[in-house]
Amino acid sequence: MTSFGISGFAHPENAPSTPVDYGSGEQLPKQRLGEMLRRMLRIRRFDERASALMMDSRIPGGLHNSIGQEAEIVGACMAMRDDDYMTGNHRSHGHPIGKGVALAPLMAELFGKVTGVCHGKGGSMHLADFSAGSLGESGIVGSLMPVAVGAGLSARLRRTDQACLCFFGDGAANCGPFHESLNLAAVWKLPVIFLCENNGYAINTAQEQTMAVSNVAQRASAYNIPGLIVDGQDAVAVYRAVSSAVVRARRGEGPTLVEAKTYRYCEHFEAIGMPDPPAYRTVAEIESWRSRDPIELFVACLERSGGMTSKEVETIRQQVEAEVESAVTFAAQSPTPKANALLEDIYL
Ligand SMILES: Cc1ncc(C[n+]2csc(CCOP(=O)(O)OP(=O)(O)O)c2C)c(N)n1
Ligand SMILES: [Mg+2]
Repeated sequence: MTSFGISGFAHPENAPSTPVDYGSGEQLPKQRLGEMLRRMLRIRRFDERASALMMDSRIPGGLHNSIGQEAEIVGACMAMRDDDYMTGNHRSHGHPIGKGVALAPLMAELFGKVTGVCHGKGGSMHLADFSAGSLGESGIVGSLMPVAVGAGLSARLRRTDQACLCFFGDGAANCGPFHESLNLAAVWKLPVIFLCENNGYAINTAQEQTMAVSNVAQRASAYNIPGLIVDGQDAVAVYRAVSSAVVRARRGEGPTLVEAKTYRYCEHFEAIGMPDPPAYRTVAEIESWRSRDPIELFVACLERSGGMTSKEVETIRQQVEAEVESAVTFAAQSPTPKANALLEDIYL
């Protein structure tokens, strides 16, 4: 089953003439809408600062940022409970922020500091914070999809109604673990929501060059599970789609594949001295997606529909700015791990 048209916003070529009402007409209370905005802004500002700090050699290594993809992350995470699980991938900061992980220990992890969520041993790409249900991020494409299935199985065996949100990219949808994970989760009807962040590219290879189907969600029919396509730039649309999948998961009816069409503004990966990639995207394409910036669309709808005033929005922006700066200060002032801590926190 593939269903279309959940989205409030359409894609640029068929943008709706009437704005989406995020105000009183929606079921979402103002506090939830404010929290959605706060988390999207956190992702944007955290990643902007992390990129700048890395280019300034204050954060070691390189990183993958989620700028442009904030709505699909936050819309999906906000549909989950705090005690639900989540797995991610190499584009690794946005998912934990969306799930509610605190910014200071997250930034400290990027700095490699002992106060980081993984005591400075994970770095940008291998973040986890079990206290917030964030089971991990990983540089190995597709590798955490079976872990999400395991989390779903664990919830089943412990007889809880927890579910697991599994983020992965369009590139991962061509890897073996995608098929194995969807198959097993479908056969055992496990409470997993597979959330494909389809930004159209795997590094600099376009989806059309590697996939015979136009939509990843079409593959759901091979596992006899629902496949939903949603506008990934519309946080509320994603929230609704994932909420429906969560209801199904908690009822014991099994997994759902949700495909969020989205876009990353920046290059796949950022590091000092990275050569420019071949021109695989046009300026016009990037600009057309930027013109539908997920945060600005959300704010415009909130203000237009009376869901929030521009002053309230500005207050949240300022609070997030201060929160990120405080996280940077915390990270910079934290100690580095001692050499003799190298073998702690590992299984031998
Ligand atoms: C198993 C494996 N194969 C290849 C790579 C190299 N690689 C890193 S990211 C990436 C592209 C992933 O694309 P996608 O899943 O669409 O995620 P996106 O980067 O677009 O968010 C590839 C091929 C890897 N890290 N792991
Ligand atoms: Mg991709």
